[in-house]
Parts: sequence; C-alpha cells; structure tokens
Amino acid sequence: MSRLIVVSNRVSVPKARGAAGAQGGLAVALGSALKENRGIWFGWSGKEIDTFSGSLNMERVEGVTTATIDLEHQDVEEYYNGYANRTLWPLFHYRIDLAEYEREFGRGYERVNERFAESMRPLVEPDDLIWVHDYHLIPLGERLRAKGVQNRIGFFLHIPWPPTRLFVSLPYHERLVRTMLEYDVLGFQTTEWLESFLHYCDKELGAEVSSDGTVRFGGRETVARAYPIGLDYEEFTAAGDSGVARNAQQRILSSARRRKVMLGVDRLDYSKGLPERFDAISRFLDQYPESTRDTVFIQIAPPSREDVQSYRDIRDLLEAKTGKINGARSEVDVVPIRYVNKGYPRAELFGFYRAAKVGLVTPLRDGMNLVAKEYVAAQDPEDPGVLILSRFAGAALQLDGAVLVNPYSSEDVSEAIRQALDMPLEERKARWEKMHVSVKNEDVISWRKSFVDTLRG
Ligand code: ADQ
Repeated sequence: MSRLIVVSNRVSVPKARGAAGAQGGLAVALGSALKENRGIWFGWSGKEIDTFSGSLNMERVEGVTTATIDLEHQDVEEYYNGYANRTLWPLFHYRIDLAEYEREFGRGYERVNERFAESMRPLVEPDDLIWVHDYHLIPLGERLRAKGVQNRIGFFLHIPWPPTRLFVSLPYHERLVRTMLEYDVLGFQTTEWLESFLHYCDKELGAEVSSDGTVRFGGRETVARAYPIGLDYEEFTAAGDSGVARNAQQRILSSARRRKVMLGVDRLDYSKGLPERFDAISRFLDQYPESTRDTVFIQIAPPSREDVQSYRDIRDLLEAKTGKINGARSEVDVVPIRYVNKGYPRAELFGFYRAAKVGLVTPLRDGMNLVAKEYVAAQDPEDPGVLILSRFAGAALQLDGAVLVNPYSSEDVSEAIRQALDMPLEERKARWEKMHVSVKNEDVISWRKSFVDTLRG
C-alpha cells in the first residue's frame, strides 16, 4: 500500500491515547492514518531561526514519523501572521473589512510555500500519496509539481470558501486558484463552500466544471468534493468516561447552585461571534430579568493569534462587555457571566459540556465547528441539553436537531435561549437523537477514509 505524507502548517501528534490537546481530533485522525500507512507528517516546527537552512528534524512519536523545519522570523511574520492570518483568514470568513492586502505578506507566503516544497521534496517516493492541509499551504501542490513531483496530491480546506464577489477582492486571486488546480483532489467542509469554489472556476476562470465536481483546466483534471470533518468520537467519549470528566461536571454543577448552565467554548476569534453572543445574553437578561437568578452563562475562550491586532482588539472588547453586563446585573451572590480565558484538557471539556443545559455555538462564519459536535457527543441521552447553533456554521448542514439561529440578531438568539430553557424532555431527546447519529457515524475516521480513498484514485 502507498505511504501517506501529511503536510500542515504545524505538526501535532497526540502524545498518548486520550491525552490529545486542543487540536486533538485532527491529530488523532491523521495520526492513525499515518500509522496505518507508514506515513510521515511534515510541517513547521514552531521554532524561529536566523537563517533558513531547510534541514529536516526527523522524529518518531507514538509510531508516527514527523519531519519539521524551522522558519525565519520574517517568514513567520509575513506568511503566518501576515498572509495566512491577516489576509486569507478574514477574507475567507467574509470579513473583507479586516483583510489586509500587503505585498510583503504575499511574497512571504509564496516564499514559505516554496521552502516547504524544497524541504519536503527529498522525502517523497514515487508511490506516496500527499495530503496538504489548509489555507496556509494552498500553493504547495503547484510548487511540488514545479519540482517534478507527479504523485497524487490532495488538499483539504478547513475553513469556508468565500462567494466569488468577495473572493475577487484578493489581489492575484486567479493565480491562487490556478495553483489549486494542480491538485488531484480538493476537499471542502460543506457543499456550500464547494459550490462557491466551483462558481469561481466556472465564471471567473472559464474552467470546465462538471456536475460531479470535476474541474478541467489547462489540460489537467481536479476532483472537488465536500468532506465534512467529524469528531474523534471514540476517543472523545472514552475521555468523557473518566473521573476527570465527572469531576469537571460536578465542579460546574456545584458552583452553579441549581442555576441552569449555558455554555460557550471557542478559540478567541472574531469569526466565532462572541461579542454578538454576549449582546444576545444581555438582551435575554433584559427581557427575562428573573433569569439572572436561575441561569448562568459560562464562556470559555482561550486567546489565540495574539500577535495579530484584531485578536487583541476582540479580547479588549469582550472584557469590556463582560464588565458592563455583570456590573449592571450582579448581586453579592449572583454573577450572570463567567468569562474564562484559558484552555482545558478534553476530558474536562466533556464534563463542562455535559453540565450545560444549553450549548451556545454562534459563529458568524465557520468552516465546520467541532465544538457543536463535541457538545452533542457529551450529552446524557436520558436528559440531553439543547444546542443553539448558528446557521452560518458548516455544522448546521448536518446538525438539524439544533435550534438554528442568525447570530447577528440578538433578538433571535435571545428567543432561542428561552425556547431551549423551556424545551420539554421529549423534544430535547428527539432533537438530540437525530444529531447524535450523525456525530457518531460521520466521525473523523470516516472523513479521513473517504478523502484518502478518493486521493488513491
Ligand atoms: P477552529 O476554528 O479552531 O478550527 P473548531 O472546529 O470549533 O474551530 O475546533 C476547535 C477545537 O478546539 C475543538 O476541538 C475545541 O474543543 C477546542 N477548544 C476550543 N476551546 C477550547 C478550550 N477552552 N480548551 C480546550 N480546547 C478548546 C478550524 C475551522 C473549523 C473546523 C476545524 C476542523 O475554523 O471550522 O471545524 O478547523 O476542520
């Protein structure tokens, strides 16, 4: 069987069963694929050096071979903090107001993709399958082709693909998409993002697009499909069946003192709709003042990408909003919002989810959103909580048992909270059962298998 080479910006192999960190799901899925296929995981080490050398640091971790390279400070600034996180991330999440188009970012992005290609080239054997991940590495396939790599190469985009009318605001948009058509397989999270991509290929590029997602352009053929990512369901529920998870659940329940817990868990990112969610909570408490005494809203949001100004801004904004909402409504024994800026091990998260009667997942735009699926997986089948889910998360296409909301409308979200808190047990169970089947069956292992099967051709 052919080997698999996985490429992503960072390499993260889970240290041991059940000990996976924040990126647990993907690491588990790719780790097991790499073990089965004698594979290699290639990416940036996370370290910065003065002068790029391209030398590979090879390691064997938990049966998986990893190969990493170090990057220069300027690379990290322009490629990672710059083009990836200040240009592509906001644009692909429909935030052209935040997207920065700096020439240096684009140059740095191309340079680092070239450095990735150059450094990994010696690792590639003729029969290997190569699977590239995410927006940091869109042109990598084309860079590898330029170095004579004729292997099957696939690419999976973890974030949305924007509508054509937004995407064309990116300078050199056509160049970027042309590089994508050097891949054999392109994977998107949902049919919505896939359709936007195919629309661009058809209308802007003039490529030949078939109804089965085959794109023909410049004598090449690429298959584009939707592969919705799932949860590491078995690992996650196994972690939930532990003392750590039960203690975490108890910790929340005893501190809530009979008040119903509403929970949000998100990386601190403007795409996650946190200020809008806080506004909705504020509106809900205004509309139903008695709920200040019988509910508590807990938001867990570990800071991310703090080198980028817009991320520091959102952090300041949330601190101000929390202070204002709590200041206006707290009593000596009641604080409506608990806002926590840290990450937790997955077993503890499981316990928190299980303690929550309402899970609030209200991104303004999200490729998939695994928190929604984790919330479903962690519920007690006999007394499940209610998921309130943004219609703009990729997950909304699968989780039709959720209460779907428009996250921009605090009125809509406030009414959904009321509906969720008052929902009878029978309805909660019926909604949860539908979602649970999909979360359990369409897990990360089946996602990975269907992508790799297509890649195998
Ligand atoms: P993210 O934007 O990071 O991922 P998401 O899918 O929600 O978003 O995954 C976040 C992961 O981080 C979850 O597993 C969650 O448990 C974990 N996490 C969040 N807060 C945490 C905390 N306080 N402590 C510990 N862990 C925490 C990107 C895309 C998504 C897509 C995924 C996978 O933006 O749309 O679903 O990749 O493809």
